[in-house]
Amino acid sequence: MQPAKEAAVHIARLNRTLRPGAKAPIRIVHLGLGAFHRSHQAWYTHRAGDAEDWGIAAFTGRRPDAALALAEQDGLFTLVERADGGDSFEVVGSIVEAVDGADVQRLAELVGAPRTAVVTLTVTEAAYRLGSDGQLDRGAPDVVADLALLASGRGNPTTPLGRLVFALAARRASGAGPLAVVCCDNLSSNGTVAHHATAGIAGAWDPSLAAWIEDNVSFVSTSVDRITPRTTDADLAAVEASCGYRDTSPVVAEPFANWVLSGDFPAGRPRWEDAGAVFVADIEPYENRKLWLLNGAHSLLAYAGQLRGHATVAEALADPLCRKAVERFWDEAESNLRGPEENPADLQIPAYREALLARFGNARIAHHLAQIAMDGSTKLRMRAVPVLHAERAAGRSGAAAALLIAAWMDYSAAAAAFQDPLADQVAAANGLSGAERIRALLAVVDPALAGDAAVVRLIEDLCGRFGAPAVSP
Ligand code: CS2
Repeated sequence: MQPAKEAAVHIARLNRTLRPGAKAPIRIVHLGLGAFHRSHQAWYTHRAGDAEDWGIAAFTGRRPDAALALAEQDGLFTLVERADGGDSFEVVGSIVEAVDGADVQRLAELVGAPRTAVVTLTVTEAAYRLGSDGQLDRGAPDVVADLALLASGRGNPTTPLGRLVFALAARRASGAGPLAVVCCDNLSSNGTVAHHATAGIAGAWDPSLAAWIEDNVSFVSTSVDRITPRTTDADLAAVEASCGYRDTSPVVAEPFANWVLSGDFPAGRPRWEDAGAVFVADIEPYENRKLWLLNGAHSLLAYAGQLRGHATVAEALADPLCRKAVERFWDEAESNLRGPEENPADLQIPAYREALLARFGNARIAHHLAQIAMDGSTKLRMRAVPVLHAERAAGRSGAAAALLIAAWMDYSAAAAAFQDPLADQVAAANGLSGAERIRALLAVVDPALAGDAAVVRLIEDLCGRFGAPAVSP
C-alpha cells in the first residue's frame, strides 16, 4: 500500500473516534497552512470546548504539497509534543478541509460564506510587504503584479494579502457581514500591520472595498508562541514506531504553547481560552516580551551561532560567547519592557527568561538556525531595532541590540544561501566597505538608524565579533 493510502486507512479509523458525528462546519479560514499553524491555532481550536462547532479550512501559501498530503488524511495529523523527557502524541482534528492556496475561487467562496466568522493568518513576517516606514511597500514587485491582476479582473492574485483582499471583496458581495481577521505572524501590533497591508491593497484596487473593510473587518492582534521546527523524515518514523500508523504530515513542537489576543470578533470565535489562550486589552507588553526576548534571542543565536559554526539553537546556546550575548541583549530588552495596564506585574521577566533558557536548551528539538535566519531585514525591525532605539532614547549605547544587527550584517556577507525579501539591496550594500557598507545595510532595516553616525560607528566596531569577515570578499 502507498504510505499516504496507509495513513488514510489508519486515520479514517481514528476519524471515527475523533469525529463520531459530522465534521465540524467550516467557520475559520486559514491562510498559510504550515507546521506552525498546525501546532498552534489548529491545536487550540481542537482543544476548545466547542470544537465541534469550529472547523478550519486551511490554505497553503506557495505550494500545494501540504494541502494534498493533509487532504489524503482527511485533514487529520499527529502533533508530537517533544519534551526533554520524551514524546507524547495527539491526533488533531480541527482542520476539516486542506486546500491549495492557488485555489482563490474556493477561498473567496468560503470567506464569502455567512457561516465563516474568522480568518487567521500565518503568512510570514515578510509577506506583509512592509517598507522600512512601516507601511505597505506598493512598489514591491509582487504587490505591483497583484494590483495589476486585481485591476484587470483577468487572473488570480498570488500574494497572501492580495488573495485575502480578493476574498474580502467576495464577502462584501455576498452580504455576509462583519468578520475578524486574526494575524498570527511575529510582528509588533500585528493586527494593525495586517490592517494596513489589507487596506493598502484594497485602497489601490477599489476604494469602496477599502471603506467596506474599514467598517466590517476587525483586525485582531495576537502574540503567538510555540517552537515548531520543520518536520523531518525521522519524525515520520517516530510517529510510525510509537503510534503504529504512517502519518505523512505530523508536526513536532515543544510542550509549551502561548496565545495572547486582543480585539473584537463580530461573528463569534471558538472558546480558545479552554485551551489556555488569554484575551487582553493591552497586548503590547506581551508582544514585546515575546518578540524581544524569545525572537530577538533566536535571531541573535541564528546569526552569531552560524558564524561560530553551530547548526541548532541548543548548540548555539551552549556556546558561552553566544549565551553571553543573549543575556546582555535580554538585559537591554528587559529595561525597556513595561507591564500591561490591567496587571503591571504580569510579565514576570525573570521567570520568563529562565523558562526560555530551558526551552532553547531542549536538545531533543532540533531547531535549525538556518530556518530562523531567513528574512532578517523584516525580523530585525521587530526584534532588535525597537530595543536599540529605546536604549539610545534612555541615554545608553544599546550595544547588545547593536551587536545583534552587526551579527546579521556579518552573516549576510558570509552566508552561502542568504534568504531575504530585500536580498538584492543587502547584496548591493555588501559590495561597499567600511562605514558606507554599515550605513547602507542599516538603511535596509531602519533609515533612522542609518542616519545616526554614532550608531554606524558602534555597529562597525561590533562587526566581526563572532569571527566573521567584516566585509564581503
Ligand atoms: C523563530 C520563530 O523562525 C523564527 O524566526 O524565531 O519561528 C519562533 O520559533 C516562534 O516565534 C516561537 O514561538
